[in-house]
Amino acid sequence: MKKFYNFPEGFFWGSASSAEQSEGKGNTGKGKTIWDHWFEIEKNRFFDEVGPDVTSDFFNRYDDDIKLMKELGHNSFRMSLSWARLFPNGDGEVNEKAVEFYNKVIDTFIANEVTPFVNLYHFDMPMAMQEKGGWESKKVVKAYANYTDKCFELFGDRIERWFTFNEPLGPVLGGYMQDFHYPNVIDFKRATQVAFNTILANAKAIRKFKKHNLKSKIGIVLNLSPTYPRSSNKYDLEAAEYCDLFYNRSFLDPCVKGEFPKKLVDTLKKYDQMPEYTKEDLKIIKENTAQILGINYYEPRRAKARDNAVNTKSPFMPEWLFDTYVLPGRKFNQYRGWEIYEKGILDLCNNVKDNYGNIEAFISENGMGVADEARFIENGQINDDYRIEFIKGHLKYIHKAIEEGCNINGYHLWTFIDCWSWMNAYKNRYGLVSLDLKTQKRTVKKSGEFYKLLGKNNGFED
Ligand code: BGP
Repeated sequence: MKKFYNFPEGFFWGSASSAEQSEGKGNTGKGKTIWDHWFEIEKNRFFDEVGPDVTSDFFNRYDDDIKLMKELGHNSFRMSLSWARLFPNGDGEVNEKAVEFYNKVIDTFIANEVTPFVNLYHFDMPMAMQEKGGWESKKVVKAYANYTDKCFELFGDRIERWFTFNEPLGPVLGGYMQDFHYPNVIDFKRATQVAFNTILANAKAIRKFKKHNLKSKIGIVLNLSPTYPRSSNKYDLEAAEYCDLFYNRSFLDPCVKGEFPKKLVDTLKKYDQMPEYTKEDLKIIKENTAQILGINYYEPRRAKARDNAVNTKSPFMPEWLFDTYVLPGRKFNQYRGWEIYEKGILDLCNNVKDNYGNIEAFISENGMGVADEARFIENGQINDDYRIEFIKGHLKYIHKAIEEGCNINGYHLWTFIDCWSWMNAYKNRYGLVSLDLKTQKRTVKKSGEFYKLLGKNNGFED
């Protein structure tokens, strides 16, 4: 029997993107980011050797793009500000041309009744700051806090929801553990320093925010994956606990509760992986926690006790304490290699409800990247039923989470128009709208039509 999934009044429907992945360079004199730099020196590591120079040219096309969002059921959208655009050297004087650009963008969102959610950092470290040590350096933390302070001053009158970071775990994993972000270091101790300093930067930005006495709220966007043990065997359970500590609670606990999990700290001490910090740092983290939470959900993590003994000569990694494993018969996005497990989103929401004070939250990213979508074109439109199924499958569990009392007030799909991805460039397409890279032509996909009705009806039937 069909059912209509009705969402609470005022639910935020929309999508998300980031500056580096959609703006293009523009003409404000944007400073280089680590992505521009890495692309310059190692093009071969980017799919089809496409870099972030042009992307979908939001810089020049924001007006039409925002109108199209409105048409396709959006009442909100998460964008990010580019630190390197506003401060080409990372600090010093703000760039007035960049301010003008973002003022126009924000005003256009508001004029179209699409509420902008603003994220302050989405993987895009200004190269000038990376040269000073990136997130390993407390000077960079300070420069970031000053940058955010300026943003609150400049745009705070119009923004209702702020986010300090998108997925701060990403640069830790990518840049210091697994070699998929610049600076391509493999060193867990440096990774923990980067993680700690990012958490401190988040808290310092929140502290600055509070000084502005704005009516809006501020929080952080985390990529969370519910962690499932293979079995109830005690070593499988312990493995899952470690996996959860390193990859979820490492950020979730300090950012929402202001404290690091004791077992995580004890483990870092045991393996001599502690970052440097001061008591004052811990105090700032304790006193400046998130007021709202963005949850990015793509895939679950499945953990089991390690099959083999650790090679203690290899660099320390959290995986010394667990193995991840593949669920036989899992639903799977073959293009991205990620398991699709819709119920995971319900488990995540319930975890936030039960263990993190039911903080006001929204699903800030969820989506499906598919390669070669042109093969699905029918009558000039990409017939992406798989994406519609993906969205519905997750929304049903979000609906259930809300029924169970979870404080979830929105859903933002990744993404609106096919965007540039960190190393995959334009390999996998996530958009509700397809992009012809050569002509910049936008064409609404079938999922875009679905989204239009979703927003209009505040829900869907299935
Ligand atoms: C998230 C990031 C996004 C986006 C998305 C899809 O982790 O916040 O920036 O890129 O994942 O991942 P990918 O582009 O790697 O396929």
